[in-house]
Amino acid sequence: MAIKTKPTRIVVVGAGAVGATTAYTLFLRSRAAEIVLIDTNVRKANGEVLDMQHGLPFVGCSRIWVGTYQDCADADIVIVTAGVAQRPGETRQQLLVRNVRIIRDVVGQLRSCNFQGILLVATNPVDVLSYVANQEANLPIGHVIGSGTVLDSARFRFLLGSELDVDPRSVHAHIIGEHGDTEVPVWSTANVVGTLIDLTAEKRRRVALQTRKAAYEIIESKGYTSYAIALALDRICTAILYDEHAVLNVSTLLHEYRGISDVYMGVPCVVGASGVEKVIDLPLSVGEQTAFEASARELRARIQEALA
Ligand code: 6V0
Repeated sequence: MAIKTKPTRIVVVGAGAVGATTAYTLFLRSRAAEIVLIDTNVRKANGEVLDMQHGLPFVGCSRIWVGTYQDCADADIVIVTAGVAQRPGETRQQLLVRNVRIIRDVVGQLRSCNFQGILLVATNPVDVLSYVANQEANLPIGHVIGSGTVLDSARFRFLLGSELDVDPRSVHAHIIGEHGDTEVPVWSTANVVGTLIDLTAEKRRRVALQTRKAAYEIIESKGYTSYAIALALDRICTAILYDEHAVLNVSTLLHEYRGISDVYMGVPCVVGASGVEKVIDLPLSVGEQTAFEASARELRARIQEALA
């Protein structure tokens, strides 16, 4: 049962593949009493909401509606999925210019209605846009979160689970850094019941590549990704609403983390009612630290581009 006494409310901005599937996942799991969908394409949002409303007799969520930014004023969480999806062959970086504009617009609206909850960004490139959102949102430290490498870590665990023939929930392994091409698989501590995962270099290379290329592969075949990111966003919302203090690889503003500052990246964070409550220092091998620093350099360059 959620700790809050007023009806919990999650607003999802963007009713596209990610936003609608996220709303549906939250709805199916009765994650909040109230779910609101906002999109500039009101017709699309109306269709998605109407379709879900007809399922209300079967789930425990009490209300779902197409809203406006006024509905964000007392929302617990606003999830931003608004943006332009990655096209086949398009890099995440190419989405940057269009999506920075959208994020600034959305965050400006949230400021106008004095939103004080947790802002969860999913739009790509998620680490760069979370940085931009944090600059503009005027919210307390830790309240602006990117979905980071929560999804990448899930893909990693799934692939390792398949390789080892073990339930992925029993695989403890992290992807950190950028949600994207420079992400870092942390092999040095990846384990199943405390036993380090022992795979050949060739198998490691293949699993890391499949993890990194997963989004491209799915987009090539179905045009977008939706289910796993929706579940990842639901997982983050649960940690916030239930003040779980769950350790999740969300993207957060780093300050002297393994020598890195002033960049948003996915690292193991304690997530609770105040968003990111603590960042956990994950031990890294020399090679992993080098790759992590390279990922930070890449992101810092993209942040500079975004702010230019
Ligand atoms: P989509 O299906 O094109 O949906 C985007 C929606 O945003 C559309 O319905 C638009 O009308 C709407 N929109 C655009 N501008 C605004 C605005 N200013 N205000 C409100 N709504 C607006 O894209 P899809 O849902 O597939 O992807 C959305 C974003 O999520 C993209 O940037 C993806 O790259 C990103 N993803 C991020 C992932 C992650 O792990 N963080 C994973 C998958 C996709």
